Amino acid sequence: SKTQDWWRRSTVYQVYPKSFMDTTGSGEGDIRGLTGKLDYLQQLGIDIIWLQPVYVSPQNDNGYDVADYCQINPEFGTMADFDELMEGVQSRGMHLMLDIVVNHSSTEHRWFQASKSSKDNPYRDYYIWKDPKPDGGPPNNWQSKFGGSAWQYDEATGQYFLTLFDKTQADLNWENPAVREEVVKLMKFWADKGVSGFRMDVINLISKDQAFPDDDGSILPGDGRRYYTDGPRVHEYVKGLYEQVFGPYNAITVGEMSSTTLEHCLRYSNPDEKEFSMTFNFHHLKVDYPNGQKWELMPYDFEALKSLLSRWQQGMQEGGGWNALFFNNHDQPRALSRFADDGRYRVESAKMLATTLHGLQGTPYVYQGEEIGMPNPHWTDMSELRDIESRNMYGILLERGKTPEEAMDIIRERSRDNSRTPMQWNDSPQAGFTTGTPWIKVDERYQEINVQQQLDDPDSILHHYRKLIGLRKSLAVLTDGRYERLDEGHPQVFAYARVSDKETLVVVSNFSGQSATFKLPESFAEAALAGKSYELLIANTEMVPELGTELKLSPYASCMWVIN
Ligand code: TEU
Repeated sequence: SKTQDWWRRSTVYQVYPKSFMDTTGSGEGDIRGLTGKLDYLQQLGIDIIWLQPVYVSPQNDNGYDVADYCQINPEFGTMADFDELMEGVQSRGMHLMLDIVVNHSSTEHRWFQASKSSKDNPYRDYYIWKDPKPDGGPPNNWQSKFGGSAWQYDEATGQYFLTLFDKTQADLNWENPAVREEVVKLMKFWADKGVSGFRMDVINLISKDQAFPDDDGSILPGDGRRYYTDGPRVHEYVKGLYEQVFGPYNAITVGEMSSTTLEHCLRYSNPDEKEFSMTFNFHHLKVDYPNGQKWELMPYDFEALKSLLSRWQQGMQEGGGWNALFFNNHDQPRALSRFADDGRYRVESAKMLATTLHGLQGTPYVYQGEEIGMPNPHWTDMSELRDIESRNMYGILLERGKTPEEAMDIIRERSRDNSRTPMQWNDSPQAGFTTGTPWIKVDERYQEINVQQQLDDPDSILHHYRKLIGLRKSLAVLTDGRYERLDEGHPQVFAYARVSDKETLVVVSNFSGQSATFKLPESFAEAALAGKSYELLIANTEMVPELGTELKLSPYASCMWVIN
């Protein structure tokens, strides 16, 4: 049954290696930096480490542009360093999950270099090449997710090739069985080295509508997503990977699903389907996008956040799927700044978001820095930004008529660089991340926000995460309790229960900077509390209300009780 899979009670820690720990003074993190921090992660209670790409890459998209899938990028170290990391992980009884980026490769990959060399090269069909339209323009009007056309023209062979992301990230042609075989081979290479799992980058984009039709613009001009998202053969392709790799190696897998649906995620993550162990979906991280537009600003919609989380909790539970739970990653601004308060109530807010997320059903992911309450940095100038998407979008925003200040305000809130500044280890220069000049600036608040200071403070955000991670291992209701939303449209409070036949969990969180009162629904309170005793499991304030029917909550207060 569900609870038998150990990874359903585990917590995954996401490492962005470029910003985690530098041991050479290069100003960029490296593999040995992670190896040196395994004890820190083990003490946190982490079971699985998701290591983001360290393969050979020109780093145009910080490693998501892979030029050799089976070689370590010298900037991060050597294969011997990787083997040492693998040994360190295994000797601590932990697991390593690697990032597999196979919707596209770098245009510097030897496959692409051969493919572009001539139309009849055996590698030509490893990628998606199309003739220009009669007027010489691109094959269709699809736009890249990083701005601009999704097609790049190649003079030498007079054709365009598809790039859904950066123009140096060429989409692989999964219709070609040779490509599918290459992917199986490269995953086996890492599985044979002891890697326990894989995070599959934008994996639901690999099957394109082979007509490559123009987008009719009914959603957004040139959107194109509907012609390659959860495409016609995507489940067939994923089942093939399960059959040849995930199953035989008993791998733990998570599919990153860009713009997907609940129905597809049930097919991707129900164990009977033999596809993935779990899926990331992003609907709850678009509640501050005005009509789905990332590059416009609006306050986030609290009710939308709660109803989307609830819909996915109930839907995945009813359909036998499994959620990867997250509020943060390397592509998102820090949730602390986005959904709560990174100023006066920073500590309460960070703990509130952690308790709210870790009480849900699924496998929680902790993104580096989240566990110490790192906020969005203060950006003063575009020259501080590194992310290809942000740099492209700054120019596009100006073209759309925004002033430099307006464009900077949008970039400040939306840039992926918000989560990519160096991990803050201690209050020494550069937060102990590097002895050199960091590739991207360290946030100036590192003296008050760092690992060392929080290891020494039992009441820190760090110890709050450690407790939550420990609770998940010991409390079965966190894994298999049925989700039930308890607040109906409360303007400040998100409250839910997790119900199993043995015990009931209650989580109540005030998402506002004002005090709030909240009443448990009468029917629920009677049924759950009658004749039962309850115990507070974790809270972020001294003043913890009694679990009666009227709760008084201080700003950003968040409590988790168990009733049994
Ligand atoms: O992300 C894909 C993705 O959905 C986001 O990048 C999103 O499309 C983007 O932020 C625009 O809003 C994965 C990786 O996580 C990301 O770092 C890579 O840049 C991308 O794929 C291409 O490999």
